[in-house]
Amino acid sequence: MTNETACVQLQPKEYKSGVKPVWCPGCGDFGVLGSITKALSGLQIQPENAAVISGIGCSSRMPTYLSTYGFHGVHGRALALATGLKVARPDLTVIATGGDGDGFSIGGNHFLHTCRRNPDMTYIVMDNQVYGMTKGQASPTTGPNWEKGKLTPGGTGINPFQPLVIALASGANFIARTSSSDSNGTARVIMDAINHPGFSLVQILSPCVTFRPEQRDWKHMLVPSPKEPTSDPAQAARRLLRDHGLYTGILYVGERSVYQPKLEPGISGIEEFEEEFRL
Ligand SMILES: Cc1ncc(C[n+]2csc(CCOP(=O)(O)OP(=O)(O)O)c2C)c(N)n1
Ligand code: SF4
Repeated sequence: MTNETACVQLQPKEYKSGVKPVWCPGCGDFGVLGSITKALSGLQIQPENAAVISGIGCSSRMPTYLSTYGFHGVHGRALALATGLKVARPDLTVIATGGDGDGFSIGGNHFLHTCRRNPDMTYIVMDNQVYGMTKGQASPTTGPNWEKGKLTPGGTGINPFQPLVIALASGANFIARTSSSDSNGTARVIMDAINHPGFSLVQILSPCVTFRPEQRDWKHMLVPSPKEPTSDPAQAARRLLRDHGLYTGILYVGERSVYQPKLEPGISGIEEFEEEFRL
């Protein structure tokens, strides 16, 4: 690399693939795309050194819109794919992205065990408390009284899943909540999440303007956490259980050691790997 190329700073727009997003006008996921590109630019991670992995959903389209490596996988399996990639290629910056349905319903079990395993990656969940892509069913984070769900006209009647408390109890090493309307603040949190060793969860409240138009009001309801981030899990749990899901910022910064098993020296190429599984 010449001195000239070494000094070139990649701008946020250079992390975009050029594919035009098909999200509805006003969808919060546009803001998240902007924040991810700002974070990658802020850290000057070369696109070829990053991989963004997702499942299925409107939010899971994210890898398509980025110039990094990407994999738009199957529903609920982003974290399994991302963990495998990180173990095989620890040099890469691995980011998983998706929605509350993808991550906490069909992918719920992977979520628990990825927190427990603690691989060095960042998980960005665009939480809109609904299944957007399949046209408006209740998700695990939907409140009990939301009556417009296509399959739950009287409301679900059950309390929502609390992803941040569950992540904490399961072993996640960095926990934050942000709003898609705060583009620069979210970018800063994503940079810290990437830099922090271990499994980092960033819940981004990202309105589904089509099926939950009332979520446009989130930008007036969310407030920065009045407390500094804690590394005490018991204190973090108390705070997360009492904040009604409305405090933003970095809420927990843990100190666990990272999961990075040694690669099996006996398997060097795909042929040998296939041979192991031949029937
Ligand atoms: C195995 C399987 N089951 C169900 C579906 C249908 N499906 C596609 S996306 C989705 C939910 C997406 O919701 P969420 O992850 O919250 O993302 P959003 O669209 O709201 O961004 C479902 C149930 C599927 N594609 N595959
Ligand atoms: S349906 Fe909702 S989540 Fe999906 S693109 Fe439209 S506004 Fe966004």
